[in-house]
Amino acid sequence: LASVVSASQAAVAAPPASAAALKLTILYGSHTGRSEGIAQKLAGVLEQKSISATVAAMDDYNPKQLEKEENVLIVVSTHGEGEPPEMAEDFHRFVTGKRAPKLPNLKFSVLALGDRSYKLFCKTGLDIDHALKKAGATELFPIVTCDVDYEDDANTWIEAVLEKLATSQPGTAALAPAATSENQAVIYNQKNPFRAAVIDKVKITGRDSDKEVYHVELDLAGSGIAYQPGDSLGVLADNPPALVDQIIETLKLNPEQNVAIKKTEFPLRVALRHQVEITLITRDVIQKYAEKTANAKVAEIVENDALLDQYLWGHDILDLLVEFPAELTAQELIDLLRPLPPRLYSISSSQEAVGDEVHITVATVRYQNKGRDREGAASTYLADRIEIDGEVPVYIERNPSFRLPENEETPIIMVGAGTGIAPFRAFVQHSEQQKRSGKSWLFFGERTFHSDFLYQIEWQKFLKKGVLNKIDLAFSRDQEQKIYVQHRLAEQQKEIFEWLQNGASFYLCGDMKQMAKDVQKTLLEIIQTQGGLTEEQARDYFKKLKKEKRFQADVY
Ligand code: 2AM
Repeated sequence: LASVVSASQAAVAAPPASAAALKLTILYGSHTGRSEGIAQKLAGVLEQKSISATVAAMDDYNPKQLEKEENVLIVVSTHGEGEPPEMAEDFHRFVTGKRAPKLPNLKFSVLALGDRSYKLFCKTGLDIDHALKKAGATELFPIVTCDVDYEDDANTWIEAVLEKLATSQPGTAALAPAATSENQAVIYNQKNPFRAAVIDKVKITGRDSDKEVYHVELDLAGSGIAYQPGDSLGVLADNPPALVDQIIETLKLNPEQNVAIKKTEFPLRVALRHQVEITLITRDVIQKYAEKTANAKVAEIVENDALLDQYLWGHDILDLLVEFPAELTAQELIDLLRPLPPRLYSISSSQEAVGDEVHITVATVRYQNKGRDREGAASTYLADRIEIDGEVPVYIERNPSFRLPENEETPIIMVGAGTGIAPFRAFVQHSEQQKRSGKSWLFFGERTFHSDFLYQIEWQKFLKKGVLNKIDLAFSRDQEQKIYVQHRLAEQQKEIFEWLQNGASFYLCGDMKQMAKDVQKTLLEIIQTQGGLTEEQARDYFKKLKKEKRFQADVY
């Protein structure tokens, strides 16, 4: 839904006459709510400057309107292998397509969100930037591309765009870069996290499970932090000390030697423990390593997509250093690595139910490859390196695209596999507090009933109280053949379709690569069969669900 932040609502002095005349549209498109968050922040800053902007999701915006626009600011992410996020698909196709109109009167700027670990970094943003220039539009400020640690770059872009709007529009010259209000409450974010004490940490998978999942409760008292069901918790973890030591030993470096990261000095050991990513390897690191070492074998990995894909799984920085030895100074090593990004966990509590606490559900990542034990950074940080009463640096990452329906009578269908159950615990807790009247139905999939039925007792209580109306379980390893959540959906297809026809919203959370794809495929089949539709009609039905925000996914 397009929302207009009106200048008249701003509690500031009347705008200069020409400021009111500035026509400005902010468009966002992303897979998570990140781009929307940035777009809304930008609109908020503009509002303080008495400039009203129309903010719209790309899939709510008719791109033919571009011809009538004067200033357009675009915040868009890239997804997977260079693809636009679904919400941006039509917009991207339109502006990059053959029939795109000329836009000589348009001024624009693009903020592209991406992940450098993928080959086609920020491709969607770059495509749109290129297409608009080709259409004759003028850039207000050159495109800014951001990696996973996007906050600084996004803020730089916001400030630059504000300044440009001021100078390109005589009469609004009073516009200055956003000043942060001093009497505002402290805002916790990636750069300035809140140190939340661990209240409780319980392993919720059984002794026989191959998995190790923890329920972690953190204390937000005194922070003023508010979150909503569907939001994520950003955790600023540290790296496994054993891996840090092995890297230092392999390169025969002095752990106490200082290295600089963005002008701040740290002893090497501290930098490797807290500042840079070492448990994963990304394409740009391999590329930089190839350049630095002039090693043809490493270069081959970067150039060959199949080899690269193979290498990106199950390898870390130490593998590179051991398999393709090179002499590096401490600073050279650090310069190869990227900042340690926060890890986002879907919040598994409702603040209305738990007050000053926030709960997360953490699957510990441990596996073996090439004869060496490997660990995920954040999950083992929470499982092994943080005790009860210890403090975890956290912040809230809003997810406006994963929200309970506004209408409290709307029925909800929730499908979660593994720790994908987390946000649904928050949804159901919230429904109980709000005395939500809409029916609810949960599908949950894990390996075994005996050891992996996460929050079993809670679901049983919710069922008994009628806060949850139905539950269907898919334990994949309790029998010969695999049973997954989508099989349960298919079994219940008549009723699922009835729920959808009655206006239900469908939520999906869990693994993106396989589960999410398979569930969506099954849902499409259900719509087609039960609705007596053609494949194309079923796709349109599904598209409409998405457009009405009645299909929402939180996948990772
Ligand atoms: P598996 O590990 O036995 O294959 C949470 O990880 C649950 O999701 C597990 O039961 C897992 O089953 C299951 N799972 C794995 N692949 C899946 C897929 N493509 N679709 C749905 N569930 C899947």
